[in-house]
Amino acid sequence: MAIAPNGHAQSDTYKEILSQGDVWQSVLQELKLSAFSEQMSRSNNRKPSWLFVGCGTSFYLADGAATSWTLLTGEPARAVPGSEILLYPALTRPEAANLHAVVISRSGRTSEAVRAARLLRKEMHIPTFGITCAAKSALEAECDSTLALKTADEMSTVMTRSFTSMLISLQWMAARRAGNAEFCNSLEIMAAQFATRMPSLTEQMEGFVERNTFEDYVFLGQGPFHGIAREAALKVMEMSCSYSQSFHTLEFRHGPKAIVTPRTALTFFLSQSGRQAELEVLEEMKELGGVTIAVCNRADENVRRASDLVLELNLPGDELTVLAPHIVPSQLMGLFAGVGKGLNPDQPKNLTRVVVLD
Ligand code: F1P
Repeated sequence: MAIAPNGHAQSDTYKEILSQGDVWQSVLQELKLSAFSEQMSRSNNRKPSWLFVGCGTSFYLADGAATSWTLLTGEPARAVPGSEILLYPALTRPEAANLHAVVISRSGRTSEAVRAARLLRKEMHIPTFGITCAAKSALEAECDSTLALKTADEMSTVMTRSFTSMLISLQWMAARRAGNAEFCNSLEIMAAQFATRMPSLTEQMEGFVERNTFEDYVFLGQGPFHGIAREAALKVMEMSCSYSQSFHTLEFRHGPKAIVTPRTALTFFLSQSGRQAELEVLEEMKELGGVTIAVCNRADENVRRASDLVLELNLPGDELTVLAPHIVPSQLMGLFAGVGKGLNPDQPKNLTRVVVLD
């Protein structure tokens, strides 16, 4: 069903995007009281390695969570789509040193995620934890222990606040496990301040999308920001039915840049750790004639000079503290680009809220 002009403001999806700062604060308060986070922060003598599992948005969430986990705890962690556990179980390497699994699913009903949890726990005998936004889910029945963040649940088909809330929760638990109380506190401070940034981010993105039409979209990020780039590409694809791709930023030079035209929107998620190298790619793509969008916590003159649009979050904390908020401009980009095509964000084309297989 097409959407009436300005009808997006009444959509569940838009309201849920705008609610993120407040929901993050509620989720962090819940975490402090939850026995689950207590369990996840308990470490035994053998250093564990971790497998983060999910499908669709929840797989890209797993990517951001795994990179954050390794950087915060020093414990090896990697992200795998649920389907890979089922189709290539040997690649899971269940004999790996003290392997633990975290299965992520907003609905707790996605067949690949539920079946992967069952295989990991029952057949590979790997301690398996679930993270969801739904109460009493099929996922919970297959995991040793499950955290249900009900305040982060959504009416929408596409995932927005559930993605950021579960990512922030996993970062919080990683820091708790590492005894890094300062990081846990920095997430609370960031969440409290984020709401004040939403009006300007929304106004900037709405105006930009209104003034520009693109043939294709590219999203670029390194390290923990690569998971954000992957989710950003999916958001724009799901909400506006546009051609979107994601790459590691420096990988874009190795061939994919062949597609750059003045109708290509190139979004750079600029980290702190890789800033100089990422900025050089940004400058080159601007030179090549693409339209460049920089999403970063703080921009300098060089970033501004090479960008057609700069979305500066200006939040307190280090690059991992502000990782989740980086996705919000692309959630808004997908929503406004879709609305510009007359699409209803609450009824994305071809999609269902959960993929349940026979
Ligand atoms: C995973 C998912 C979403 C996608 C769509 C279908 O859901 O693939 O990422 O946007 O909603 O389901 P879940 O396992 O996190 O519930």
